Amino acid sequence: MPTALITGITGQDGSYLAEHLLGLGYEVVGVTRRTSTDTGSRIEHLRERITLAGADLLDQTSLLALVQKHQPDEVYNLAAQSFVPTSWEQPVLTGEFTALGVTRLLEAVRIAKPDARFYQASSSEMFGKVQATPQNESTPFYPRSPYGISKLYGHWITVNYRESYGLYATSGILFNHESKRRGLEFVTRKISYGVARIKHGVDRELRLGNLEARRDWGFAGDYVEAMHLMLQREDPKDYVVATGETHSVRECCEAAFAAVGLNWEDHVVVDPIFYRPAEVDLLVGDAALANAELGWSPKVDFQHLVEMMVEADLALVADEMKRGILRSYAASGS
Ligand code: NAP
Ligand code: G4F
Repeated sequence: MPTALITGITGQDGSYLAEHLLGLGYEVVGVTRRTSTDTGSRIEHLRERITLAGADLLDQTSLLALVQKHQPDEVYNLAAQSFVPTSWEQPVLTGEFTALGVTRLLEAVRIAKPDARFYQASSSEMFGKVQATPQNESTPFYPRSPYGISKLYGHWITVNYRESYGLYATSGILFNHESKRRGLEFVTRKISYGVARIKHGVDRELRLGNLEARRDWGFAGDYVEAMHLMLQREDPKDYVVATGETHSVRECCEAAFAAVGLNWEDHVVVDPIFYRPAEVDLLVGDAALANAELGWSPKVDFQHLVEMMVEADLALVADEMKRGILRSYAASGS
């Protein structure tokens, strides 16, 4: 039974990847960092089937000990400070997690398990102010946030360890992918949760930032399959993973409110507090290489994705109301 080590297992992608790998017969070791509150709600249903191990991307010794102890066949580095607006508020910390954290983990692999296969969670945010449309593996990068710049460092250090040390290290350049497990601060989930609250009569309005930004949104469950496929090739290579469709935040609002029979224009309020210092206006990926060489293609389209998320949040808000535990939105900026 191969062993997969996943950093960021408590996050959206970590939970879907763990489910996928367990289904394929892997032994899954999930990395968690010490927190004073429980962050394990996304993997609650998997707790009996996975091994949890403590380590932190900020701490080299913990990563080395982790790899030494578990001797993984595959390492998926999904952990990061992943929310773009926070990267302007905490640029140094974002660089420590999202950039240097990759080097720390690569060092641990190089020293303790050099034949492990390594996946780095790179991002379409690296394309930023896009230099060509659609974006593929050859499109030049132009990141627009401390997050995007940190991811670019993580991307190139992965390429560099492949070329310097012959590690099997790959980088998946993934476009936005969403689900009912997406953090509430990201726009699609903020919309689906907001729609559910409005439909249930909890709120009357939903405050958002730039409605004209366009993203290539796919389903997280589809994207973790691509991560695994990338590590099954004979030679390591980097791939773009995307749907090839782009939609604006406005279109996402239209679809989500329409799913519950409401008109988005009656509820959405544009609030400049959510504008970013520098915006990524348009992302749309070309995943032809992943399709040709990995046999990967997305199964869930935009409309279905939005409907799935709204349906899940309608049930969630109903349950929160019943139990008297309605959440409030996260701090300003989200
Ligand atoms: P997410 O839900 O924000 O999860 C991030 C994970 O990283 C959490 O498990 C978090 O643990 C962990 N983490 C953060 N700092 C850490 C540290 N110092 N040490 C150990 N673990 C730490 O992110 P996601 O959406 O699943 O994304 C997974 C990865 O793909 C991220 O690297 C993200 O940047 C990248 N990515 C995401 C997308 C997307 O659209 N979702 C697209 C491209 C790339 P806690 O639970 O303890 O906070
Ligand atoms: O949902 P978002 O916060 O995601 P963003 O910035 O595209 O980043 C996500 O995808 C990246 C892949 O490209 C990942 F690497 C990254 O970790 C993360 O998962 O924002 C999407 C768009 C932005 O243009 C933003 O300005 O939505 C716009 N937006 C408009 N109003 C808003 C809001 N975003 C948020 N979070 N909140 C708003 O109220």
